Amino acid sequence: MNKEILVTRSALPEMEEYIEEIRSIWENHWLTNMGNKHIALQEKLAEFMGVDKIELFTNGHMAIELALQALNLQGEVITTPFTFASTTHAIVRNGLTPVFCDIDPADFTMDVTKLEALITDRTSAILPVHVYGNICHVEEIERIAHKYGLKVLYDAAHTFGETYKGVGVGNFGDVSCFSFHATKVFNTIEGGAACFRDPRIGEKLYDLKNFGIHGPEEVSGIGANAKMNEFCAAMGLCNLRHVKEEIAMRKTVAERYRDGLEGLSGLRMNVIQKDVDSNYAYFPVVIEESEFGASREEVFDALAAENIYARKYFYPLTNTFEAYHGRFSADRTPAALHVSKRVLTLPLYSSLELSDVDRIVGIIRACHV
Ligand code: T4K
Repeated sequence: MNKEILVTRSALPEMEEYIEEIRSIWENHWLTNMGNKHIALQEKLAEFMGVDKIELFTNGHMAIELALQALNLQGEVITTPFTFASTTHAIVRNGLTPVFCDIDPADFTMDVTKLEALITDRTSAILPVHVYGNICHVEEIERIAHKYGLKVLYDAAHTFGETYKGVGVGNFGDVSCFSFHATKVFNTIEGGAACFRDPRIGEKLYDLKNFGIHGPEEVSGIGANAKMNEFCAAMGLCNLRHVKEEIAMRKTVAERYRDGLEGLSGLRMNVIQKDVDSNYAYFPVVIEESEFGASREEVFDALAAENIYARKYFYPLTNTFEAYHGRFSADRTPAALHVSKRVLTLPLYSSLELSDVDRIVGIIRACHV
């Protein structure tokens, strides 16, 4: 049996580099609560991402959940169902109602032509997702948000290090939330961040991630605990040194897929977005059975038979989750429903051998008739 290939593989620094990085933790006995590593990573990330202000979190989900809280929202939040569970759960867990906007079939982000029709007097915010690293139609979203006085929180979990027209993606909206999970282009084992411009949002985020504690005898906010610890921050400091190389290697893998899968009728690859400096987070393909000659499930099974595990990100849509049974309908997001039933994200990570990419391409080509 061939070696197992999973959809991704965490990037790790050399073990010695990490050990060197965490040595001072043993010297200081300072393990968490905004220690030196946390502060250093925060500064280095702001510079790398080209943002003014950033707060680190235990994970991307808590960044979204607490950022929604920091924005002090009420009523309805317009979002997309074509995403990971986190996005929708964060809205619902804040006592807010998600209203699902369909996606643009071209880049899978929120279809801005359908956005305005969903705005009611209960709408307080828009929560679009830069899915797969595809950047949303930020100018149009900003125009609409401004027109109706709505807040914008981007789920930027997939877009670490990306720029749009030369601007760091964390600069769009009121807040942009990133994931630094083990499976991401840049990881801190578990981790996340929120980028923002308004210092008042920063104060609220800090309160929310640290119990609202302002001093040893002063607790003036009702916060949770969502601080990034020193070991995770240390992993981030190491991985950040290599992330440019990581992205360059992912690009080589993605281009190999592109060359190999080019011209297959019924198989659509992700768009290459104009003005976007991509991080090559995911490699989704959409398979139209009638043209391709095999279904997404058949391609998935053919790969699995060779010990290769692609994933159906993002299937099922969040508005069809069992957890939300009876509350929403995917009939209102037909483009998202169509894509979610046909999409497959292929294995993509920097250490994926090009010969393995060729093998994956070969298996997919063999399914095509
Ligand atoms: N918003 C969006 C749009 C997101 O996609 C996510 C997370 C979030 C928000 C929330 O951010 P976080 O709170 O997670 O920071 C994975 C990740 O756990 C999740 O972070 C990610 N999105 C989602 C798209 O993918 P699963 O359930 O598919 O993970 P799992 O355990 O099946 O892992 C996938 C593959 O990754 C494995 O087959 C092998 C590889 N892997 C996994 C782990 C855990 C590694 O190589 N090393 C590892 O340590 O959710």
